[in-house]
Amino acid sequence: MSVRKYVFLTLLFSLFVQMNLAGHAQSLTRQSLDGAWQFRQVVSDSDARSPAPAVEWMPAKVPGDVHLDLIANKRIPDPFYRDNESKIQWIEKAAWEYRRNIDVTGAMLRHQHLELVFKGLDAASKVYLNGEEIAAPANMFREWRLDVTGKLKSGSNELRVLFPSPIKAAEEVAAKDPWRVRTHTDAKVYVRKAAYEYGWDWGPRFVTSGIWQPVSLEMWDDARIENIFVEQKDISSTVAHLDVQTEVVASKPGLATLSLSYGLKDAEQRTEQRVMLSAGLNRLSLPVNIDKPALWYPSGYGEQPLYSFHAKVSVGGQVVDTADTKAGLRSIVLRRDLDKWGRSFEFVVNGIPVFAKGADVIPFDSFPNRVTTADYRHILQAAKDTNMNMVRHWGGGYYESEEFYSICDELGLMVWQDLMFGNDWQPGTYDFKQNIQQEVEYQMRRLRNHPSIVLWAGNNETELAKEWNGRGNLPADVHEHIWQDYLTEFSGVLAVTAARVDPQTPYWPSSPSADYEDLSDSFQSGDNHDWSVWHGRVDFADYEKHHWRFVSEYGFQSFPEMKTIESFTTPEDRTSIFTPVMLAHQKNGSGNSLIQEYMRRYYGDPKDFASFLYSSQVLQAEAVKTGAESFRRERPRTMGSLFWQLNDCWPVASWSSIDSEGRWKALQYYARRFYAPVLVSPHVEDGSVAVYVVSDHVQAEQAELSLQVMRFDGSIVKQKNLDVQVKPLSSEVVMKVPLSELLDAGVDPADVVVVARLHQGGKVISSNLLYLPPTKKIVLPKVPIDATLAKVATGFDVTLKSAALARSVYLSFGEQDATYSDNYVDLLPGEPVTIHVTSEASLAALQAGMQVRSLSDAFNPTTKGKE
Ligand code: BMA
Repeated sequence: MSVRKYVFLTLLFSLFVQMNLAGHAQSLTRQSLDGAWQFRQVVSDSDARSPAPAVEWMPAKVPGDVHLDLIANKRIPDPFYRDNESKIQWIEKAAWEYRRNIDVTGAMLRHQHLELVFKGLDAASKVYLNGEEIAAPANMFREWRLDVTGKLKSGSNELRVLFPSPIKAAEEVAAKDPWRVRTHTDAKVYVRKAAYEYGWDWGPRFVTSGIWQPVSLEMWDDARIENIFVEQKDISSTVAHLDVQTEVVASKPGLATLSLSYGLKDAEQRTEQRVMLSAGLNRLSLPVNIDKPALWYPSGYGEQPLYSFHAKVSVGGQVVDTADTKAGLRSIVLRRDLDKWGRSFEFVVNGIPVFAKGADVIPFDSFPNRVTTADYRHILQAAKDTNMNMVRHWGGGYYESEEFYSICDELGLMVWQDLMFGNDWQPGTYDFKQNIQQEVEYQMRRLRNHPSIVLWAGNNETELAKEWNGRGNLPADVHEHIWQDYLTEFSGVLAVTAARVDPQTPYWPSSPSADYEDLSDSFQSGDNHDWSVWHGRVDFADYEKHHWRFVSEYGFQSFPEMKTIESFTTPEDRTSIFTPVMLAHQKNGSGNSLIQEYMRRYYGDPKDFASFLYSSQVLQAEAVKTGAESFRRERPRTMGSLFWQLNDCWPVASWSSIDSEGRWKALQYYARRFYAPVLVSPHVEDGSVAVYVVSDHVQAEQAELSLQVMRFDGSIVKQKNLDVQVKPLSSEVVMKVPLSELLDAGVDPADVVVVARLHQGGKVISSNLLYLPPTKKIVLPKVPIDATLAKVATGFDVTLKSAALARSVYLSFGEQDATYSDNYVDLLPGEPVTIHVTSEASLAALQAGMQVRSLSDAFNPTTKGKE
C-alpha cells in the first residue's frame, strides 16, 4: 500500500473517529461521597474486648477515622484528657466497617468509565460494592482508583469498607515474610500506616482505622487529565525553560486538542497543541519559555510569586477535562562540594547558598482530620514570623495535605520532605517494595509542583537504625540481607523513582546520612541529628564542640504553659511534674526527671509547679539558643540548623516550641532572635569575648557594634564601639577582647552581663546578652518589674520597666488568651520594653489577669556562694 494511500486512510479513519466522538464528548464529572456515612465495630472479631463494643451502626463522618467517630458518638472520652489514652487501647484490636449508599441514575451509567476514587484508606481494608469485594487496599498513603463500570446499578448501591484490626492485619502480612523470623522486623511496618499512630517519644498511641481522605465517584468518557507536571528544566533570572507535561488517560485513540494557559495572576499566556491520543496514559509535553521570570525565593531572600497553569483537553471541540496547578519558578541545588572540612551540604536557591534556619514538623494532631487551615497557618506563619526559612517534614507521620505545602509556598518556607518511613527497619519483600514504589510515585506526582519542596529524604533515622534494637548483633548473613534490602529500597527503588518523577528536586537517602561516604552523623559530610544535649545528657556548651555540615535535628524538652496543662489535668494532677497524669503526658521515658536534672544543673529547684513550667521553657530556649547560634557562627562549614520540634500533636511535655493549643513557648520567641537575618553573637573563646556577626543578607551593609560590660544595676564597667562592614552571607568575628581587658580588677564576672548590640540607622537590629560564669553561679537581682497596660488602636501595649536586670521576663494574663509581639524578654535597667498584645479580652479583664514573671522569681532566693 502506497504511503500516500496509507496517510489518506489514517486521516479518513481519525475523521470518522472524530465525528463519532463529537456527538458524545462529555467532561469528567466527579461526585463527592464524603460526608455522612455509618460505621460499626465488627463483632465477629473474637477478641474485641471492649467495655461497650460499638456494635450497632452509628453516624460517621468521612473523611475521618474511627476514634473521631467514637468521640462524636460519645462512645469514648476525650483521648487527650488525663490518662484516657490508656483506657481506649481496645480500639486497635477491633475490626471496623463503614458504609453508605450511592444513588445512581441512568445518565450516570451511560458514561464509559465509572471509577471510585479513595484518596486515603487507613490502612489495611476491603472494599465491597453491593456485597461484592472489589479491592483490598493496604497502604494509607496511596490513592485507590477502583473501576466500577458495569458494577454499579441504577438506583441505590451499597458501598462498604471493612477495616480489620490493624494489629492483626500487620501480623498476617508479616507472617508471610520468610525472613522475618531472622530479621525480627516489627510487624507493624508491614502495613503502610503513619508510624506515630503507634506512639512516639512525644506522642500518644491511637492506632486508628478509617476513610481518612476524600472519596468520590468519577464518571468520564473519552479522556481525563491524570496530572500536570511543570518540569523546571533550566531556570535563571533571564529565562525559565519549562516542560509542562500533561498526563491524559484516554479510553481510545483519537485526535484531541491540548490547550494550556499560564501566567502570574492576570498576565495570561496561551499555547495549544493538536495531539493524537492513544488508548491509556498519554504524557503530553508542552515546552514553555518565560522571559525574565518572577523567581520564587525562600523567606528572607525575595518574593514568592506563583505561576498558575491551566490545562484543557478537548475532543471534537468539546472540553472533556481541565486541570490546574501552581508552580513557583526557582532553581534548587543541594550543593555537596569537597572542601577543607569534607563535603559541603548546602541548599543553593537561584544561585544563593541559603543557610537553612528552621525546625522539624510533626503531625499537627493525633487525628489528621481535625487539623484546620487555621492550624496550619498559625504554626507555619509563626515559623516565618520568627525568621525561619525551612521546615523539615519528619518521616514518622503522613504526607501532608495540599494546604500545608501551599502555605509553605506562599510563605517562602522551604520543605525538607521526608518520605514516610520513621526509625523502624522496613521489610524487604517484593510486595513491600512494589507497594512503597507506587506510594512514593503517587505522593511525588501529587506534590512535585510545590516550589517549597527542596528535598526528598528517603526516611527518618532508618540508616542509623541498622545497628539499633540488637540489629547490630544479627548473624552476618542476616545483617547483610537487611542492609541489601535497605539499599535496594532507599538508594534503589525510591531514589530512581525520585529521579524519574521529579528530576529537579534533590533526593537524599536518609536523615541523618552521609550518603554512605561516611557513617551517618559524620562531621565531614551530610546532615546530622545532634542529640548529645538531652538524650546524651551533656551540657549545652557541648554543641559548640560540634562542627556539623548541616544539623537537621537537635533539641531540648519543656512543659507547655499552665493554660494548656489545665486542658488535660485536674488541680490534683498539677501538684507536681511527677503526678501520674503529668507522667502520662510525658512520652520520652524519664523525660520529666531529665528536665529536673538539667534544671538543677543550670538553675536549681523552681519554687512551685507554675514556676517549673515557666523555667522549663526558659531552660529549653537557652539550650536551643546555644546550639542555633553555634551552628550559625560556623557558617559556611555548617549550613543548616533545624531544631526538633516546631509543633505538638497533643498536650504533652516535649521538644516543641509551639504547644498543642498553638501557644508559643519561650523557645519560639527566642527563635526570632537567634534566627534574625543579621545576628550579633558574643562568645567566650580562648579567654576572650569574640563577637561574631552573622548575616544571611545577600548585600554587604554597614552597622555599628556596641559592646558593654554592665552590672545588673545598669552601671557600665566597660564600653567598646566599632563600625562594622557586615559581609553578605557570612559569619565573622568582628571584635575580640580579652576577658582581662573587659573585666577591670575586682569586677566579679558573676555580677555583670556582656551586652552586644548591632545598630543600623538608629535601630538595634540584633542584641545579645552573654553571661560569663555558669548560670547557676549568677545571683540575679530580685527587683519588681513595673508593667503598664494601655489600650491602643490595634490592641494593647504593655510597657515593662525594671531598675535592675531581669531575665526572660514572661508576660501573661492568667485565664485570658492573648498573642504577644514578643515575650520572655531580658529587661536591662532603665531600658523599657513594650510588648504589643492582641486579645479578645477587655482592658479590665487583662489588667485583672496580668502577670509578669522573670527567672529570679521562679526560684527561692539564694545568696552568693550558697547556690
Ligand atoms: C529523633 C526524631 C524523632 C524523635 C526525636 C526526639 O529521633 O527523629 O524520632 O522524636 O529524635 O527523641
